[in-house]
Amino acid sequence: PNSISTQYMTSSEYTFLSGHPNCAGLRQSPVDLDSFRGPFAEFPPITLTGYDTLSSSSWNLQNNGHSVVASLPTGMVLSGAGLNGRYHAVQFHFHWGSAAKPGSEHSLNKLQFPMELHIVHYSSRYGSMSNAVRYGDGIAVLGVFLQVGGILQPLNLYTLGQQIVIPPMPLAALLPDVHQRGRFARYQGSLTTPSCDEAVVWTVFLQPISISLSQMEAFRNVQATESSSFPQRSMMNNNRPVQPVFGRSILIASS
Ligand code: SG4
Ligand code: ZN
Repeated sequence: PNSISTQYMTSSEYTFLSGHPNCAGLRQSPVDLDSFRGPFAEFPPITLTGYDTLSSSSWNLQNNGHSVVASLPTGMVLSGAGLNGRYHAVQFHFHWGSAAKPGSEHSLNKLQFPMELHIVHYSSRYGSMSNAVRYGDGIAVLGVFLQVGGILQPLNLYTLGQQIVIPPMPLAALLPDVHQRGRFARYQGSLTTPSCDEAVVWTVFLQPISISLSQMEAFRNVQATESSSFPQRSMMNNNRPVQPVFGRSILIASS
């Protein structure tokens, strides 16, 4: 057993150390998003079905040793925005850094945010997550940057033992304001953890949502489990560094 974390290595280290050849592929995530240079493209509006429904209970984010993850009930569907068909939401999770280091996965104009939220969906064409990872357009992830403070309504959450709890709210409360949802980056990428399947159509919103410093500290106080390979006791810096673009177009929605 080695103590080296597989969560945040370079792609070649991933391949060499953990035998995940996908992680050294040509369409890996995350990447830097250049909102000034583009290339820019027009997209149809995004359609989010069921995202405005108040959840019947709190969202309990489970510590899985690499992140905190909330499973979603069926019925939340993402489409539009140039996506090929309908994508079912299955879970959301977060990536975060430490007091010393921002922990978003994507960067915006070379700058990282303190945290990043991912809402993971699979295509209705492929039936399940495990099947969808085999197709280049099998998975759609919505990425949302989190900033500390700011003028927006901060996200409400608290810790309960090793869980993070978000009181009942619609999933849309985790997204930027409806008028800002047309501002996003779109590109073909991968899952950001091994096995780094190159199956993800990424939509990363450019407008961050807000969280308070004490709420962000709730994430930094989540403990890495014994089975995880994190070197430190607290689960921090569970973000993968940006990967080479290799000639891909990282499109910026111009609408
Ligand atoms: C995190 O490790 C999540 O905990 C994983 O979710 C997730 O795996 C993984 O990140 C990769 O997802 O949007 N960052 S990402 O590319 O969604 C999957 C679970 O393990 C397959 C449930
Ligand atoms: Zn993620």
